[in-house]
Amino acid sequence: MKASETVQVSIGDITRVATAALVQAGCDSGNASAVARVMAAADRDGCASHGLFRLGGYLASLKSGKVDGKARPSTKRLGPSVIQVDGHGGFAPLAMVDAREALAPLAREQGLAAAALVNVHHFSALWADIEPLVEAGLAAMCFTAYMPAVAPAGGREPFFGTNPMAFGWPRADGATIIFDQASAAMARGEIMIAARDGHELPPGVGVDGEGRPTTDPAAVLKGAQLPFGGYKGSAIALMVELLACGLLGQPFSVEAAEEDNRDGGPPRGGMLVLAFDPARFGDSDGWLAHSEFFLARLGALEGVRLPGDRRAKNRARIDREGTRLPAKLWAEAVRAAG
Ligand code: NDP
Ligand code: PYC
Repeated sequence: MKASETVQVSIGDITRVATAALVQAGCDSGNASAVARVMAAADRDGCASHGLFRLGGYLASLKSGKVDGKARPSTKRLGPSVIQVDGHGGFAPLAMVDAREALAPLAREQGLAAAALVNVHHFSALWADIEPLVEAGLAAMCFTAYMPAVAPAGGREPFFGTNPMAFGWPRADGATIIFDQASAAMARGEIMIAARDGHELPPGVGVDGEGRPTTDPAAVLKGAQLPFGGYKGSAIALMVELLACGLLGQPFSVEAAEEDNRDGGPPRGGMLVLAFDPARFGDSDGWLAHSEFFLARLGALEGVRLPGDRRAKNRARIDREGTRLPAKLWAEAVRAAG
């Protein structure tokens, strides 16, 4: 099979094959379907770096015993508006389902509520974590760290994780606007895909092992990624470490790497999720129309598009047509599914 060969696959088939492969590797059905759904959500929106591409990492972590595929999350209330969901060493998606279920009514009751996910292994795209909250009419944010990959501004050694954050705002008729971005100039998964497919990177994404700027993805993976926007992205990466790790008593990226077994799957860590009820902040009757006015003005500017528009277009097309995957990746997934 040639490396460039591709196959057209439906999102339903990706979900079914990924679920079966995870069950074969030791997940129970609840964990398998929650993890498969986040991978399928990424492929559905054209985010190949967090779609079925990640299956190998999930399977490796089950096989090495680092992640418990049968872990059952438990939820406890830490305060009037704060809950903790302990993943007990499982993958993050099932804990995220429980967190959302508890968070939505609490945000409506309190105006603002927070979920601290602890002892989870997170490996997916963040918009899918908050989209159901935003579709339910809440504003939401989430943050998680990783393992050292990004050199802080001025340095050349990896120290921060790629540390993504997502923000979502509810729109009229159940629609959403969600941005979701690494604090690195590019997610590591995108660099891995560029290395796999033999593509060069744009300038400014990373440096080689000697700290020299390079557009070679393999050299960046061995060297260090750069934060987006220099010291500004570096400050966001720092904030994410403090919110997702310092605040929650979870390993910072440097500590996560020290305890990780390097099986290629996600490290243990934390995730902070915030949900706000926009109707509880003083403009209960006007907030939606007012923010629709603002977003319409923004979207009408010449050359401007709203974050999430590319994903929405991909979703509409991929729901109709399916998506193209490397034939080798699909064959490996089908084999793993037995
Ligand atoms: P991108 O740089 O591709 O996109 C970041 C955001 O910017 C998206 O919301 C995107 O919307 C928006 N955007 C892009 N171009 C424009 C534009 N011209 N105008 C307006 N908005 C724009 O993403 P990253 O490479 O930073 O991250 C990719 C994925 O990797 C994310 O889903 C992230 O969660 C995931 N990730 C996960 C990690 C983890 O530890 N689990 C770690 C790091 C990253 P749109 O999608 O519509 O283009
Ligand atoms: O793409 O940087 C990344 C990433 C890290 C963990 C999951 N995705």
